[in-house]
Amino acid sequence: MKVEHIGIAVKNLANSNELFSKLFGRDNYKVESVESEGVSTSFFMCGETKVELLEATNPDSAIAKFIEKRGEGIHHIAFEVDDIYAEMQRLKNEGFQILNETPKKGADNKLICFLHPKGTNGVLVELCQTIV
Ligand code: CMX
Repeated sequence: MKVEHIGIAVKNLANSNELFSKLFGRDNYKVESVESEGVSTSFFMCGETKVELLEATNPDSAIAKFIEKRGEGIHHIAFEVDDIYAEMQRLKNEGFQILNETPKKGADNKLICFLHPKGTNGVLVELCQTIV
């Protein structure tokens, strides 16, 4: 439906919060930890889209591995869908590699799933659906 958010991997959430607050001229609207993903997140509104800053909370976190290999930067692009189960099935039928068989609970009240970046031109794609 739209780009819901852009995820940016950062080393230090407090420092990056300050930086992005200056950049946007407004504060974040939410800080949330997602233990299952090993991340602490901070969200900024940017028009209709959000920017999600992600800091690793443990060394096994996907964010810790990403920063170790590639440094800070854009980690994923999240597209909002209205039926995540149907979209996952459609993309599976199209041959995309879905990284989780069933949607998981993500930050900011969303059901989420990821597609492997090897099958999407090197971009980690997230699908997300708002939980109502
Ligand atoms: N974007 C693009 N490429 C990425 C990537 C990313 N975010 N993360 C890893 N890669 C690349 C690696 O650099 C590697 O490339 P090379 O083979 O050329 O070196 C390749 O993908 C495979 O990497 P890997 O080391 O074999 O696999 P990882 O253990 O790093 O896992 C991935 C990669 C994408 C499968 C894993 O990070 C994952 O399952 N991600 C989904 C969950 C997630 O990212 N959670 C954190 C965010 C949670 C949230 O938003 O709340």
